[in-house]
Amino acid sequence: MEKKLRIGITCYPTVGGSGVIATELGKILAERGHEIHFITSSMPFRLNRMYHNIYYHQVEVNHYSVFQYPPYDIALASKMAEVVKREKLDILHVHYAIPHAICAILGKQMAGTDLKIVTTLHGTDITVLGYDPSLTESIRFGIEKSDAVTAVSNALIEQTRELINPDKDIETVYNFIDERVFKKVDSEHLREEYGILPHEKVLIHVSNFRAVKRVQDVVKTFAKVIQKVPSKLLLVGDGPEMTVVCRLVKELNLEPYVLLLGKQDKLEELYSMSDLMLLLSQKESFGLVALEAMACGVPCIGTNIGGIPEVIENGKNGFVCDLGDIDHFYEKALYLLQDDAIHKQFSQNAMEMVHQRFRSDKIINQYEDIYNRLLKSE
Ligand code: GMT
Repeated sequence: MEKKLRIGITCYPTVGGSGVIATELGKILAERGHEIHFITSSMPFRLNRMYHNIYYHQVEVNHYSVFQYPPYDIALASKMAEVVKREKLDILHVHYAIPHAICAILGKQMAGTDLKIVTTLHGTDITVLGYDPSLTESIRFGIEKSDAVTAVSNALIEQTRELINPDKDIETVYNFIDERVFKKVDSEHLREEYGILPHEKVLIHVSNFRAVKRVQDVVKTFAKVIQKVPSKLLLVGDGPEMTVVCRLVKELNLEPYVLLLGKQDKLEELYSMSDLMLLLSQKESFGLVALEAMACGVPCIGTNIGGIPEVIENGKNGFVCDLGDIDHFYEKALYLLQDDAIHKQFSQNAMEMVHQRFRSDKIINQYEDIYNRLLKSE
């Protein structure tokens, strides 16, 4: 039997796929008997129950007037060093190359221990920051000095090679879902409460409403779908594009048919009352929301971008189309919404695919293997 480990986890703990994955990883590792130490700026939002072996160490940044910018990265590295030393951590698993991998490297040096650093790339650190030449060297440093580096899709590894070209092996460890939560549940009552009529179909989009999520394309696609199929669109989440999205909804006279739900917790209930998920992003290294929706039996239409085609199997559990191709999104949406037998098959395929490829135990085993491999190689 492998030894139980002491693992530190750092992520951006607020709403976002990387924070979700880091938190869920910590929870499941704790259930497997490891001791988990979250070192983050606030409590991870999905850490929603007590675990005797999960600890939370808050990074506090003092706002001294002499500093133009509060020194978050230094505060994080110092906190990491303190926790690593006091709690005798074996592993520090950080999510994002910058700043977190760099803080981990610094924290390890300060602590003077030989703990191992695992860095997981989620996309934003590479696909956004990687284009900023002033940060390229820092990202490369963070990757190369980590003991192991993972990325959430093959596409993200390719992009990292193109943009950063680090001298480091990077392995794909896909994202996962907690199948005890993300499964088809009975949420018929919600349909009624939201005023969705029995014959109406439900389309759903979940994101942080950043421009790269192309929520306007979701609305434009829905505007065509509703001409043929009585339906409602659930827009879940909030973010910088909300104002323009609302304006578009109004301009297209869709207000009675679009439900703006804001940020929501019990996503499995919303997915379970939905017939189709739209994820039409311009950048997406994985697309965790598509995986969550599919686990609840919802076929997805996505763009042929980043890691999305590794999650949505074209023609089996959904479709991938070119970015901005509203006619194609519409055509595929009709195909799935107008034939119950086809929809049922896609929905079944979606749940099976999640179970085969993205089950939590399978993915967590991969992370545990990496930790054990690093510790054995000492
Ligand atoms: O998509 C976002 O804006 C949030 C971002 C994050 O850093 O949390 O998500 C990234 O990581 C997720 C978890 O691995 C992936 O599912 C998302 O595809 C990825 N987002 C992008 O690549 C834009």
